[in-house]
Amino acid sequence: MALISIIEDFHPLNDAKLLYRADELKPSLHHEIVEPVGGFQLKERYSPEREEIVLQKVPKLAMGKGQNLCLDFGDHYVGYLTLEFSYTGSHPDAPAFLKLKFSEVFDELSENSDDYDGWISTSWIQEEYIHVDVLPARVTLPRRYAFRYLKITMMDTSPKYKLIVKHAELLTESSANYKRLEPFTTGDELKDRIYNVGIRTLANCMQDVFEDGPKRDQRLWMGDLRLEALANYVSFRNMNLVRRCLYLFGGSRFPDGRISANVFIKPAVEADDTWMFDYSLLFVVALEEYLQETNDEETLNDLYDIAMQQVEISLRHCDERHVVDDEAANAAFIDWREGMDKRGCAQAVLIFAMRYARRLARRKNDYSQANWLLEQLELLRKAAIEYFWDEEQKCFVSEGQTAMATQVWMVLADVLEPEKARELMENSERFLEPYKMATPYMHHYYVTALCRTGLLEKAEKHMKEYWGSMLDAGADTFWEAWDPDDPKASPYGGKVINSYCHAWSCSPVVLIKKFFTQQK
Ligand code: RAM
Repeated sequence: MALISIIEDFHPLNDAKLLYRADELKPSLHHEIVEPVGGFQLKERYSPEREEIVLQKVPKLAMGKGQNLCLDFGDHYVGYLTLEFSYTGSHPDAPAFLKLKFSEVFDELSENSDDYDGWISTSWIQEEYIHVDVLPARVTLPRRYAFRYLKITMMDTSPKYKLIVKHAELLTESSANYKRLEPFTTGDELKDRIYNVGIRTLANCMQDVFEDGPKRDQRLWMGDLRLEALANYVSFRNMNLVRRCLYLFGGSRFPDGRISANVFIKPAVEADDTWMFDYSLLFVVALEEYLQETNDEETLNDLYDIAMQQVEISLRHCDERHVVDDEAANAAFIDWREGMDKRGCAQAVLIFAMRYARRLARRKNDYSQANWLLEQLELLRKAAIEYFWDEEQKCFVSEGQTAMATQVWMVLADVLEPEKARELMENSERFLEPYKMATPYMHHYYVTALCRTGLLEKAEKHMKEYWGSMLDAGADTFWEAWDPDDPKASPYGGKVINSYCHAWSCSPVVLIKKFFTQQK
């Protein structure tokens, strides 16, 4: 399911005042210098087999044509790499020609990017060919990378000399301030590990904006922002960064006022020409949640109309039965699951967002709007039962499918009475196939639907199993897409392009703090 939208002559609607505010809220970035903690060589260039090297020996390792050296920085980092090179043998009579490959996870090291034939640009794969003309040399690479492992392959030297990697260091970058974190433990080892990896995932995505992933797309996406903001409220509490991102979404929109699915920041702020029905509505949700934390009236005043506009535009996508139309269903993201019908989900996300819109209206003392929203959402809720609920199967059916995502969003939208919702989720295992949840993003909503219906034990068990299985598979930060039964799965036609530090996967931070910590 390629997600590519190209609108010719797309001119976003930019609001100078909102963008000015966003600019004022730019975060300061924190840095530290880190060095490798281990080294090894892959037996062959793309083989997963490795031979350890004592780290102290690395500066003595003379590398000839075809050899490789892998440096392990010990954890996932984001930053700028500097390498120092020298040589042995005669005076170098030819440049050193190297390939550098940055990998977030070990398996990525042995993947050959030439094999990738998916729909996402291969330019996201973190690898470079560099020439070093004069030795010795100190080389700082201009790009920012996200990685734990660095593979240096000696493409060529000359018979007269061999290359030595004398030193490597990384200047890390993040707007997360670890000093703001309060010590936290649940007393349960697995939960603590999941929490800590979630924190690292969030921190490494916190840059100039809340990025979706520091490897790819390094961009502000609405669905990711909502979950990052929630995790941030219970950890780093960088409120200005959330506020900045909300202003960026509000500040550059579709010409008709729609919130774009994501926003480019450089060279200038510009909404992407991609609209996703659910993501535009999550703006309403994220704004209200931000206000719950801050009561920031200025932001409410600045962004209120834009939030209401998203609901109004979405309601135009409902037919006379109060059911969302094809365009809305097709434009809903929900999850990376090929072939899944999204109409029921889109209907539910709209109801869900309208409940938040109503809260916003009440905050604004806009009672006529709040009442109107209540009337409208009741119409949509009744339509959801009438057209999607199947009394025989006792679940929601969207175009003949009983996908988990549909049940989950209907539960989160409070379409059912609490008792009925609980019954639905008690038996939720029956919805795991065939439209399997593909991402931690959808698994997050599944866990919250279980919590919403009071099934806390089941919710916690699922969180531990799913995110725990990523830890078992070697995660230092949580991954964009993961199916423990199919570790090679990728929504993009090849794992080499997957992101292994992905914003929407940090959500156990909030799940654990909000639902799975015993209050003493
Ligand atoms: C992916 C992004 C992002 C997500 C969108 C829908 O390409 O990485 O996380 O929000 O898809």
